[in-house]
Amino acid sequence: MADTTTFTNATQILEPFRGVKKVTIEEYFTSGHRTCQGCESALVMKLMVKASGPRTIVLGSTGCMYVANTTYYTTPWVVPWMHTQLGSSGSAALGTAAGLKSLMRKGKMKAEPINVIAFCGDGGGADMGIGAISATLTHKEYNSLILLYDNESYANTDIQLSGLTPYGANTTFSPPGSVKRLIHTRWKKNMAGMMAAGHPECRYVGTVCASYAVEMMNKVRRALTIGGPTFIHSLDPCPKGWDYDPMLSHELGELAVETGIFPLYEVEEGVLRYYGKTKALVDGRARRPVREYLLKQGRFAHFTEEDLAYVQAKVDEMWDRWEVPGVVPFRRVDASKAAPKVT
Ligand SMILES: Cc1ncc(C[n+]2csc(CCOP(=O)(O)OP(=O)(O)O)c2C)c(N)n1
Ligand code: SF4
Ligand SMILES: [Mg+2]
Repeated sequence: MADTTTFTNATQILEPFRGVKKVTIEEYFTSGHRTCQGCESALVMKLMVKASGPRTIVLGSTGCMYVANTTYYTTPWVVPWMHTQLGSSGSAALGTAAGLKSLMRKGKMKAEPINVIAFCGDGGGADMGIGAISATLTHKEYNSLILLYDNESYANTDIQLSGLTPYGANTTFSPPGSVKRLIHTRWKKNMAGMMAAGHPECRYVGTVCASYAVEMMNKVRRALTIGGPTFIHSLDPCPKGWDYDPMLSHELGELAVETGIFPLYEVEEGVLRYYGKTKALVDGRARRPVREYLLKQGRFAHFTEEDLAYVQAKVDEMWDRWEVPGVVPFRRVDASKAAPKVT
């Protein structure tokens, strides 16, 4: 029987991979899935478990990464994996982390650090399951990572728009027409910023893009090492939903970052750090024009110059007028106090 008075909720210490040659060769998400050619979300799954290692339980809500990854009698998952309901990644993460802790504390299973990762799509996470994720991020006594893979639509059910679909995009719910060119005119939710700003007990929030694979894996390793409730938002180009040649997936991820549309940052114990290409933008490098990113995708093929200018102005506002550029959208009345210095 374990000594319950001294039981601690330890985490695995996962040191960052110092360069691509130091990345471990073992795979825990292998062949056996049937995602589209060029699917970045599948790459995110592969990198996520490569980063976490074998002592990991993965829970996944309904969506492409459930359906295409678990065709009857086949699966690419080498680690234990469980499907959970579309809006339940938060509940699954918390329940599993609490269950493991309780069993270990009672001596019913060996006390060892086991990573608990729950993933969800943008539909399942940023729309339907946002309440359960929010609740989980308030429970500081349980170690779990929620990874939101954002392909910017309800992709599995044929590309319906979600709260993370970008302004003006053509989806099956927002097809451009001759009477109305833009059906979807709401701006994308600021999911990572919202999670970081609204959850003081959440120990780590990060944004990642698989185009920067080593950095992405190291953010997963950092979140799991820190423990407590943690959250990562990954932007994943999706050839089917975004309507582009699959060979452009990697480049589109880079363009999302270099245009400033998707900033890369982490907030650890309340301290913000920009990293990668985003750090260079914060330090003064010019952002690439958003048109370079948008016009490579068929979902924006109906955009006029006016639409491109609108998106550019909104992205410029994120960087030039937000209290914390690209992260926190408030503005103080006294503009001289804006944008505190960050590393
Ligand atoms: C409660 C509920 N409503 C609707 C569905 C149908 N459904 C299955 S997958 C899916 C899309 C989920 O979108 P997202 O979370 O963004 O994941 P993606 O498919 O894009 O990977 C929907 C609507 C469902 N499974 N459960
Ligand atoms: S629709 Fe998009 S997210 Fe789904 S499997 Fe295809 S590329 Fe991946
Ligand atoms: Mg989606």
